[in-house]
Amino acid sequence: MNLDLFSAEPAPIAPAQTHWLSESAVLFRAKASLEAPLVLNEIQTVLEHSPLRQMPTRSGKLIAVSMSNCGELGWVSDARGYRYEAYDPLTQQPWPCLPALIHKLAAQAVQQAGFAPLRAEACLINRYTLGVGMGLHQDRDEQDFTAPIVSLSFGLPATFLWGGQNRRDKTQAISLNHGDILVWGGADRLRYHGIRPLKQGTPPPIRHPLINQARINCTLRQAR
Ligand code: MD3
Ligand code: FE
Repeated sequence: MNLDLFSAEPAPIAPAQTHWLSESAVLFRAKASLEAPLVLNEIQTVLEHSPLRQMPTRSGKLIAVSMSNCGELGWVSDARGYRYEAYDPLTQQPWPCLPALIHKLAAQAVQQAGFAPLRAEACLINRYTLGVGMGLHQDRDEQDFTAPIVSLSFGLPATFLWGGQNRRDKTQAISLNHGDILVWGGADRLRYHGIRPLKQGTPPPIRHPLINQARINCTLRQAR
């Protein structure tokens, strides 16, 4: 007799599609979409302690993206430049702890991508509203350019510009959608990249005040 013991099981959830953008950059589509409501609640709790703010730069202008941090270290910009700090300059308190689910999702993605384990010292939270983008830049404020970085995206889709080692190199436009996790390291660590000004788009299937007509991106890094 051939009893079908599993006929009452729910259909398995399709594993997130894995896209290798290059040898050392992996995009996991919608990998965090089921956990998104819980992650957004974690972010909301962080932001109750260290609110989003527009940071000034050396030139005196404000960065368009609103930012905050959690974890041991936070990325800051002010008249003295860019750096990592253990204290939030706004609250003069340590940054809130890195929430457990954000850490778990990022660490899993890094492992699945086959990189060295993530040392998630710093988690930068970026919030983009309509019309807000981030110009082409390199991430050079960390000590070790071989350590992998992970980014989690939620809310409205954004066009990510993936350039080369040189600012003038041609860029590839890649859509980053709700629940996407991007991991990169190695040779791709110093690529130029940016985010096109956010446009109205298909909203994700969940609602949360943080992603109402907006996009949230968390970037976890080893800073020291
Ligand atoms: C590929 N953030 O915070 S995350 C940043 O969506 C930043 O908020 C963007 O760039 C955002 O510095 C992009 C994805 C990302 C970040 C850094 C990279 C991809 C990268 C560095 C090299 C190559
Ligand atoms: Fe960056």
